Amino acid sequence: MDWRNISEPSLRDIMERYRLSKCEIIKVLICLESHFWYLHDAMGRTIIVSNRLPVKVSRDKKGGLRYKPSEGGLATGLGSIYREGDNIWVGWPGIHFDNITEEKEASEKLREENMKPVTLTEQEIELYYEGFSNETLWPTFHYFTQYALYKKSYWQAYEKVNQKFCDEVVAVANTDDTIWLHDYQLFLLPGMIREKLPNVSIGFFLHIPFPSFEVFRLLPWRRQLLDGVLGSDLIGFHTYDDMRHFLSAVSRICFISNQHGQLNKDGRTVEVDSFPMGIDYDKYASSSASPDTLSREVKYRTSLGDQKLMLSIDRLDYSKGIPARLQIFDLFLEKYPQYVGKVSLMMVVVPSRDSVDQYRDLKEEVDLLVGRINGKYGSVNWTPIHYFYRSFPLNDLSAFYRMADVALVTPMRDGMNLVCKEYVASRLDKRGVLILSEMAGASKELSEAIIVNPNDKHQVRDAIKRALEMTEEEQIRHMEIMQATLKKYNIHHWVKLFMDRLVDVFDKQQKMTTKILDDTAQQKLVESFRKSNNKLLFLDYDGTLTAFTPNPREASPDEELHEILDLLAKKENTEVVVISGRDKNTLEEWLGQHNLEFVAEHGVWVKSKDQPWKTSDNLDNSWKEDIRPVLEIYVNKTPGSFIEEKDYSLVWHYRKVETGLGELRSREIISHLKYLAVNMNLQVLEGNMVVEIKNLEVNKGKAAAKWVSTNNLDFILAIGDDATDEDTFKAMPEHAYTIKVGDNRSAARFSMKEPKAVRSLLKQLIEE
Ligand code: GDG
Repeated sequence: MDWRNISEPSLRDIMERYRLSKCEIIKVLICLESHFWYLHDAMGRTIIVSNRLPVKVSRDKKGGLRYKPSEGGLATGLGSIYREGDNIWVGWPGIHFDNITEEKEASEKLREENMKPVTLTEQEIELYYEGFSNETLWPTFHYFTQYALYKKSYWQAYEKVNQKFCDEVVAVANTDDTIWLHDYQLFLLPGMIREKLPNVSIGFFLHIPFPSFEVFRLLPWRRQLLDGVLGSDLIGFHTYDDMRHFLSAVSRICFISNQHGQLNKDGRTVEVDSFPMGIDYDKYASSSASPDTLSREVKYRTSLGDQKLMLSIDRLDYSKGIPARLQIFDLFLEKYPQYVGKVSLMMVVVPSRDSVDQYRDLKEEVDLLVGRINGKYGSVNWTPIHYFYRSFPLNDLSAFYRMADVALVTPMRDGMNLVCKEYVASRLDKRGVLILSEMAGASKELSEAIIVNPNDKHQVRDAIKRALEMTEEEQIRHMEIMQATLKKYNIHHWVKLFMDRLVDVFDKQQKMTTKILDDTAQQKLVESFRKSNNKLLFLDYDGTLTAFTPNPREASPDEELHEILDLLAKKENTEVVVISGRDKNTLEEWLGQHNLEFVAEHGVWVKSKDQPWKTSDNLDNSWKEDIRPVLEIYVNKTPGSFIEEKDYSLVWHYRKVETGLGELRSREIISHLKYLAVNMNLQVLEGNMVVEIKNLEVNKGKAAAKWVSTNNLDFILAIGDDATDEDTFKAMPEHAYTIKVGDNRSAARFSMKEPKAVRSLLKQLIEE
């Protein structure tokens, strides 16, 4: 069979027949050397959305429209996706159309290139883009809060334009499409799309840093922004730090905690991770080798003469630390006068946002500093700073990269910074030194660079000297390592990593999404109970038979529950097992009067009808002596936390600890105990505001399996609400009814909303 020509219905047929998930079938196709993106076409399209389209539409002198493709990394990386099949890129084309005819003409032309324009008015651009995006979010996210403006008109426009993007996306999207949204201009878009297309797969990537909670909380619209982005299935950042700041903001502002970057938003799993973006390595390497670049290099070298060169390239922005860099160069020439006349700084500043006050002021500051330094040190045959306030074609840029002995990349804050990566990729001779700010995301990957704090001017000054004096062997050694890293983690790798993960997350969600037990299913269950001769019920207690209470002791059974359990246990041929994490004494005290059976402490203790409590064989308790002192350390340094000792487990509770601190300490405990636990045959479980340590061989599933295997059962029902009940569900035979209470992510077959619904189902069984 030619897999490349297989139709969509046939693929679906194969998936259903062999019970393959989307992820599994992808793996099969990859093995068959089929093209990855082909599957996306067959299963649904990919829709990319960003503020700007990967093309700039402008008006030429005669008033006609011109289309100039963007050379940016994102456009290159995603080029292989949006141009394929029916995929599409949605975004603003960078122009205000004069009339409908013009707009139509552009739309048709862009449509041929798989692009769909979102048309925005001048006022929308002013308030949503220049306003909220660049004067509110940009300064806040780059820790320049003194420049942040909190204007209601900006926010209203931001909401309105995000809605406009949503309308355009929804007009073209289908449920089985994959939508990848980009950057801070579109924070609200995931939530808006989710509302219209609840089951579509949505990824979001933030290209700028995500600030610490203390800074993010300053935004008056912080909650709406987080709620919006949490409409995604997968949220990506450049670095782990950005990701952890985001998770902390979500936990403190939306009160949603996470486990290893996974969180639950309205019953849907959202995954958060870091995906450091790479560059199109081959493009920069081959541009650096091109004859055009070489001839430009020769030309520039001839005019510069025999001197060392340092290079910096940035867009004009306060986050780039341009004035500080100039002051550092001044300090360097002052402290090390032997370099006067021997080394120049070539500084390319690309014009940007010059209608905004801060940027105009910045430009003036830079002009002044350049003039002052050139006036102070310059001579007839030597200029300290070659300053260009404009952009250059790629071949010029490549020539600059080739010529620079040192690249000085010292932003005050930068999501990633691609210039430093491009410099490394362009160094075909493996010479050259990169000085890189630790505030740039790229510093996390390029540890072979000289890493500096741009605020420590003396440190950077001395780093320049070190760089200029570095031996060739050392330069080559560092450059080789950085090149190998960037070659591997290039832009295509980044795109594939993100998209594969998005498919994976979606697939996991499908598998974990259980059907709600609706009226028809409930009727079927009751009917089956009535007809069966040998029935077994596993009922979890907290969160299943009773709702959660702040104090665990307050969850004792009420009259209604006593009555339900009593009548249920009295039914003929029916065994009812209460299967709980609670200790055996509490279960006995609360429910001992009924004809029930019990599993206590998640399986440590079991009690069959008319039998005494029994514990699993060979359960050892001696480990407690080693683990208790560790937990006590955490109690001592975490006010509000306490240890609960069960017969065969120790539990560290943190529900009364300051928000955030408890989660932090629980992580610390878990990593503290990780190795210890493996050696001692223990498991460390994260529960609802608890960390529980117990023997590895104990869990609810193992305890339940004993009942299931010893009886000839024709009806089994298991109901539970938390992670420990998943073990019970997994231990059940296929015909069993398994029901998850609360959200619908579970290995159970069905789900129910709350304990009230569980009680009503049990009442129905009693009546049968
Ligand atoms: C966001 C984040 C993150 C610069 N001057 C010229 C020119 N450039 C090119 C460079 C480079 C790009 O512009 C600038 O790179 P950045 O990393 O600053 O990217 P941005 O898109 O501005 O910013 C940033 C990035 O997103 C990716 O996620 O790294 O932190 O702020 O590619 O080469 N290109 C040409 N002439 C120039 O004069 N042709």
